[in-house]
Amino acid sequence: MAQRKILVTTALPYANGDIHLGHLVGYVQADIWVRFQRMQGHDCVHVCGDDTHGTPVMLKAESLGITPQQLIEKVHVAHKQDFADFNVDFDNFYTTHSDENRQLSELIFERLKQRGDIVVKTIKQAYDPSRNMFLPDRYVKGECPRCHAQDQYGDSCESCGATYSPTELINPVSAVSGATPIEKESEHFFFELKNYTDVLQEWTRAGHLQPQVKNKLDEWFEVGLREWDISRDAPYFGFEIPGAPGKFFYVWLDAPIGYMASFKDFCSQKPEYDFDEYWNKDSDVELYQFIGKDIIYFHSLFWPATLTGAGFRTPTAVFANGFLTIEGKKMSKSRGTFINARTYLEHLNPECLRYYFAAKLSSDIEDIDLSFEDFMLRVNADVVGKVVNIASRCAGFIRKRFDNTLSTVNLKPGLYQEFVDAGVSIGEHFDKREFSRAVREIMELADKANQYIDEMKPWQMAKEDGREQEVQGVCSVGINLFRVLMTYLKPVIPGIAADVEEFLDIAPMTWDNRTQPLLGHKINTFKPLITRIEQDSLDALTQAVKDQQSV
Ligand code: B3M
Ligand code: ZN
Repeated sequence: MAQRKILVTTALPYANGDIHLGHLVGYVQADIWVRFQRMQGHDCVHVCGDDTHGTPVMLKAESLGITPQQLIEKVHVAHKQDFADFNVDFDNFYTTHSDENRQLSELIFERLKQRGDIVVKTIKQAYDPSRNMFLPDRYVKGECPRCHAQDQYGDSCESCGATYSPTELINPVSAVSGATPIEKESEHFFFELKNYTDVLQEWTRAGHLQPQVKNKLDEWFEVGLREWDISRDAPYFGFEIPGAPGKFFYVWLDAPIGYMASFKDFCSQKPEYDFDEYWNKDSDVELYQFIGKDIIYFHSLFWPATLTGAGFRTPTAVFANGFLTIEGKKMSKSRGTFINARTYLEHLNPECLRYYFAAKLSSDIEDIDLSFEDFMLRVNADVVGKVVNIASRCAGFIRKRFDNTLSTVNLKPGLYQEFVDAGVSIGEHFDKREFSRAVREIMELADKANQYIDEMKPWQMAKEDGREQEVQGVCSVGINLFRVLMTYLKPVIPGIAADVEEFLDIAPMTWDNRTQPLLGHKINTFKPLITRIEQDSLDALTQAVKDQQSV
């Protein structure tokens, strides 16, 4: 197969808070896919970075008594560490607050302007007179005009679901200062999305999107594409618009451009990669963008439109994932189910969560659920009880009786070949992001390997005279089947796979090199690769989450 050139991006986490388990669904999904492509020998680059601009970062920094720069630097370090500890292997994790991003944002804005896609209009907005700042909808609170619930946000009511503008709220207050907002006029820049209606209708129907996403877009097209407000007034943490003092690019304009900026920074570290080759409008590099389903509008309308207008390529596909629910419900601070990545890591093995997500993920946008009971049973039964068990059952005999050396003959070529052949369909499932199907097939194979050992009973053979070679043969089959299974699981549990490579004393496993068994090969002494998830660890995690949320 020819080597494919692939660029993968994952949504840029916002720099005002911690990575939580909900975030991780998308990053783990993308990371599994990327690792799978790399194991096929493809050139697959994964870039991401922090989304750093906007009012929430500005206000959060202020509340902490630090500058926005200080906040985003601190958050950057924490985000990077969280991802690294979950084995999410970015080629570059950058930031939207960078020179590359400023230059690209200005360039794209300039090109859109040249084409007549940018218009200036005066609008009225809520304004905090005591803080001298315009208030985003979410920073105005008041009584719902429909159901009269108190303390509702300026864009929608959480109690009755009504949507409205902040000016309709009864007794509105600024969430920043408590002052009563006034209405004030200001000039804003707008991007004329409707100029791209035809381009976008064609693009969204050309197989770049999941079916459910495409249907959602058809609804939006029916309502008609509205112009998009891409500027904000000072004070704002972001990039000032050239030639428009006091006006800044809205965070959602420069955030997706951050994908390009991160890749550009990557290219400056790796001269064999060429930015233009990846982003020119006729590029034949594949570009896949993994996002959460809540940001589809930005990624399948505004983003391809701005790319097209500015003369860049559009994504080959946008892959949206669903949300994570915990015990069937939305993650919630008050229920004590809002779990930060770091808190999880303090109590449990990241590989377990990766495996559990993989076992549940498909290519659609349905939510996936984390139920702790199910999590514990599933990981213990599959990873510990089925897969790793094969190695631990066989490795002892190979060490004690054969000086850690595998047999020179493959006793079960037919069974081995069956495991090798299964890699074709397992590989297709990974490639199509049908991870739960891949995992199911891998576990079926693991059952077969265990059955074989159960039937052969090497522990009994070992007691009988003259069956030494058979014991070595059977246990070597077991180890070789285990190696094939771990090859298939490597994208999902790369940390354990790395330990297996060390245990077997082999080069990094690739999809291709599974085809030949290890014969007459010396391995290292087996060490436990994973321990069972205990109820105690789950209880400790739940308690830690509750403690955090009560302070
Ligand atoms: N930062 C998502 C969010 O934090 C947003 C994604 C940007 S992707 C370019 O809500
Ligand atoms: Zn209401």
